[in-house]
Amino acid sequence: HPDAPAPLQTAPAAVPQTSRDAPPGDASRVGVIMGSQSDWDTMRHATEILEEFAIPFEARIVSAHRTPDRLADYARSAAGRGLKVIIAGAGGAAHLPGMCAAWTCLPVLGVPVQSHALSGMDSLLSIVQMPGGVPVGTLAIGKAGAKNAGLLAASILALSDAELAARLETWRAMQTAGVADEPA
Ligand code: RP5
Repeated sequence: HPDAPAPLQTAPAAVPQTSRDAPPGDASRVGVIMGSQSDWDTMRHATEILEEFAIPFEARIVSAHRTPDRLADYARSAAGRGLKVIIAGAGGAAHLPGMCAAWTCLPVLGVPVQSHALSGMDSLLSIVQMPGGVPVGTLAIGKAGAKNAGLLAASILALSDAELAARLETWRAMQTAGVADEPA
């Protein structure tokens, strides 16, 4: 794949590959982008939710700093390619969601990845403090944020997809039913 990341010395987890993409003819509705391979262990929680709801998605490594042209190309072409929502996760000086939102009017959901140096506070503040006029919907730091980004993307798509809305209602009802009255 032309956008495939350079091989890493130590691969931290599975690489988001084209095999994870929506099948041919089933255009991706959500783009999940991340600044680095090292973000995948967090961002896979967003894609797992999308898979659970059978929402076609694509996952890509797109860095605001290391691959700025790839980011511009990705974000500027996103709406035209049929994407409806972009989930962008990054850590540290996490400019990916904000710069992505600068290039597209699609809803951009930002996931602050937990950094080693500052436990994700740097990521959170980098993503959440957007100037008025260029919104990024910022989620929680780490796994919970990635999971909720997947759910929020599902909610957005469900506004114009009654079947998906029904699946979302069922998912939430099952979650509620799964909460015990008393601790074990
Ligand atoms: C950011 O820098 C990435 O989003 C990642 O969270 C962080 C560290 O990247 P690596 O040095 O692990 O590639 O751009």
